[in-house]
Amino acid sequence: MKDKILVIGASGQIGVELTLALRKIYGNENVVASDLREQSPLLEGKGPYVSLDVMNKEMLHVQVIRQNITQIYLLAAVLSATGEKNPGLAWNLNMQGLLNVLDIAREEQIKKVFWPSSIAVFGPSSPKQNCPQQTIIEPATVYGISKFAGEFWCHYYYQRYNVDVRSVRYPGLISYKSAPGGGTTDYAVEIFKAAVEDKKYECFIREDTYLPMMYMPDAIRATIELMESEAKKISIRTSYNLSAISFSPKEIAAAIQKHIPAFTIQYKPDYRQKLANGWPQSIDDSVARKDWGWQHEYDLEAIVKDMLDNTPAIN
Ligand code: VAH
Repeated sequence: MKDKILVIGASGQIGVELTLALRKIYGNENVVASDLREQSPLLEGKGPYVSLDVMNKEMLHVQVIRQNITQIYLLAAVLSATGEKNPGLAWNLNMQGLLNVLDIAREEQIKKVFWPSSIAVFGPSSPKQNCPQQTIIEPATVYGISKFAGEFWCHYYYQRYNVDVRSVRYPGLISYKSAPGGGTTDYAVEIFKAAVEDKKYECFIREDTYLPMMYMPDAIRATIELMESEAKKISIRTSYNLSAISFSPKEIAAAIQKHIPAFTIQYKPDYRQKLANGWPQSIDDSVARKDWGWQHEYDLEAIVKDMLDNTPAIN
């Protein structure tokens, strides 16, 4: 049976680029983009799009059957910063959305499911450097709590119902094609538009705050490489640590200044500093590298060059 993929949250920061990448592999008509929001202009006219609320399980089930879906990528979520402003919404969407998808995947024997976790599952008691796959995990944000709980629901549905659900703990993601939404690591995206348009940026976390980060092309490739790996290679059915680089606002600002010497940065930490303080500064993703050959490609210089090359200056 031909693969037919449903991407839930296709208009979001990851969803847009994942939909474009999947369409290159499976063909435009075989990747159905869906979101509660308007379709991203980058997806318009390039393949099927349905307006879908992942919280409406009946409607979701109808679409899965009607569209003959064989794989589901669930990206819809409330991220860390927004989650702290609206804990109930974050828990409900991040948890019930996942449970709706896992239940339908079980009932309809969906071939594969992808669901993103995050390095935000780690808390202040987790190791700060090279945080391992298995360690003390005490999430301190609603986002992290929902993602850690979700990891065990994925493990349960795999063990109990043989649902082939796969997951990675994304670090902060940097991209230019679609705006991020409500993350603590979003400073590393906002900074580029500010540098190009205003030659200055006011950063909401301290200059020395190291966080694990990754360029979106690496994140998309990791996702697809995991999903296309043979099932027998997958030893982690909660969620894989995934890593590329770590840097601080001071370091990314200096890398930008090599291209835009006049760029200046001010620091005005807000509530998001506390969230960032609770996360590891670097991640050990050796299990992903061993199991399915993960290898990142973009370092900080390459990210900064590509982001600036694709951040249009205002006329
Ligand atoms: C956030 N971008 O900032 C997300 C990420 C590591 C955090 O998952 O909430």
